[in-house]
Amino acid sequence: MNRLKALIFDVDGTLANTERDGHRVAFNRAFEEAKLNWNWSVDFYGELLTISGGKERIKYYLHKYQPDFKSQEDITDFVAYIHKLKTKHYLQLLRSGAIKLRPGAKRLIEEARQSGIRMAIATTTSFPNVIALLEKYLDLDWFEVIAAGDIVANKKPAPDVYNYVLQKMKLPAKNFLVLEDSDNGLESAIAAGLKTIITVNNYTAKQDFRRAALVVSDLGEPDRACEVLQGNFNGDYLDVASLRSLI
Ligand code: XBP
Ligand code: MG
Repeated sequence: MNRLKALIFDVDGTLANTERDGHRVAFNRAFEEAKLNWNWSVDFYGELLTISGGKERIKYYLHKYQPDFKSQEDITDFVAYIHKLKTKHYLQLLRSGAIKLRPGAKRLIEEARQSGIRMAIATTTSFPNVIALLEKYLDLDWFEVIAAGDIVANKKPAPDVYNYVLQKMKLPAKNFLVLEDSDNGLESAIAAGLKTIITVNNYTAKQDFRRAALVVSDLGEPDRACEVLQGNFNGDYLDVASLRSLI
């Protein structure tokens, strides 16, 4: 009996490497537009990424690195204003084609669809960002549930976003596999009782993934083998058959 009935994909770092050259650049362009002399370097952004959520990340930065900063308006309104600018810049970057899907993402999603495997998105990023990525490279209709950003009260590593998808798809956790990239994402999925495969990236390669079912460099392609970093898999790329063997 095929236990694998559905896949849940994280977005940032999993479907596409969006953080270093996407979100980070968009934040810096928003700071410049707001005439703030803030600039998040590649390395510094790696520390800030421990905080899920762009608005939450700005608040953390203010608290820890700009404690004397005073805004005219209420700080929540100020953060929302900066984040709105940032999202505008991020969408421009995405639409320009500056951010591509990661190896194997489109191939696996198309194969899963042809195999009748149901699919969903569970991401911390804002809804417009997900829609723009899926519309540019995939097809919104392929995903039964798109759980993004503020749709849940508590962002990753809290399990809320994965529990939301489980509740909407009405399938037991044992029938799912999750594709993620970070320790926050793994913790969130595991807390929802979901088996998880990690595809690492430049920001998450050294994180603790001991509870993952498998850790690979990326999903791989038939002509471009992935590297297996943890777990029992000796293929060159992850396809539906290999996912079925992992569940
Ligand atoms: C990653 C995140 C997001 C993005 C920024 O999401 O934590 O907050 O860094 O997007 P995931 P926003 O890995 O769960 O896809 O500024 O829209 O939050
Ligand atoms: Mg991610």
